Amino acid sequence: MAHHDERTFVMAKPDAVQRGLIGEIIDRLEGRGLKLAGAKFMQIDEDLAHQHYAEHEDKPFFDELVGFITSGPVMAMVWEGADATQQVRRMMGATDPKEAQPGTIRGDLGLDLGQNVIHGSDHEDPGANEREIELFFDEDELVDWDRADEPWVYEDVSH
Ligand code: IDP
Ligand code: MG
Repeated sequence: MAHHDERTFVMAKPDAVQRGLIGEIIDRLEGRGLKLAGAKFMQIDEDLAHQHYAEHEDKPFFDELVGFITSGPVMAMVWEGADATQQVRRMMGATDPKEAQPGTIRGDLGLDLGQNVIHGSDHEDPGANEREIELFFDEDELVDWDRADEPWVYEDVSH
């Protein structure tokens, strides 16, 4: 099962929480066949926001970004599956919801670059998924389990 166990960090951002979209986001990822490995409903503080978005520290929108991500609770999650990092990014759509394709989470549920519903680790940044998971979760907060339908999702998992 080694090639089905890639983990990625996903977050329903404060706008998604306020708009009642946590369930819809989970529904899409769960329906795809990805497996939930951890979840934490939490408030991000200034320090964690700075660490999480360190790569954007010098961007003009950094203060706005930190202000937004700390403005209300988020649902932080770890999802697991084959090629999970890139597949979640494809499901999220482009960073600007106005550019995101219909059918993607941002393309269906958002209209504003600064309030784009979901975060997912960047698959083009090697190690970003592991780094972000570690920032938000202790190892003992992640659950190792088999989904009953895995043989019906992956053809090489035996029934
Ligand atoms: P990503 O979330 O698709 O990985 P990043 O480029 O990593 O996009 O940017 C992080 C977040 O910062 C975006 O999700 C978006 O909410 C916000 N952001 C990116 N560019 C801008 C901008 O030009 N103005 C305001 N906010 C931005
Ligand atoms: Mg990013």
